Amino acid sequence: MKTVKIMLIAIMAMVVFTNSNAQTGTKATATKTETIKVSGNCGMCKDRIEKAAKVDGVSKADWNKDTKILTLAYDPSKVKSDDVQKKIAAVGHDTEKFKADTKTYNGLPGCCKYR
Ligand SMILES: [Cu+2]
Repeated sequence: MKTVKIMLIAIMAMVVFTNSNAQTGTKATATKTETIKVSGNCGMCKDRIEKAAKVDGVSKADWNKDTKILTLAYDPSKVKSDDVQKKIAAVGHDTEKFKADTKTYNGLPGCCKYR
């Protein structure tokens, strides 16, 4: 009976160990790539959008002024897509989910007014 108990504990310990190991393994390597529509016009917009998007956890932010698509590569355990979109909206550019407030938008240079 005692041997069975020890074996059971050993098996349980192994399961817990393997499980936690697998979780840290996936978290360390996972990079999510997403495309998000972001409003803007020119090269200045591109710089502004990409600068705002490059927060901690974002490994790539590339905005195309012709397609208005931002390609974002990030670590989901460090940052959320919504948080990045909020940062972009905060500098004056509308995203799929978040709109820039009028005051910030009005402060953009003339060539960057997309509305
Ligand atoms: Cu612009």
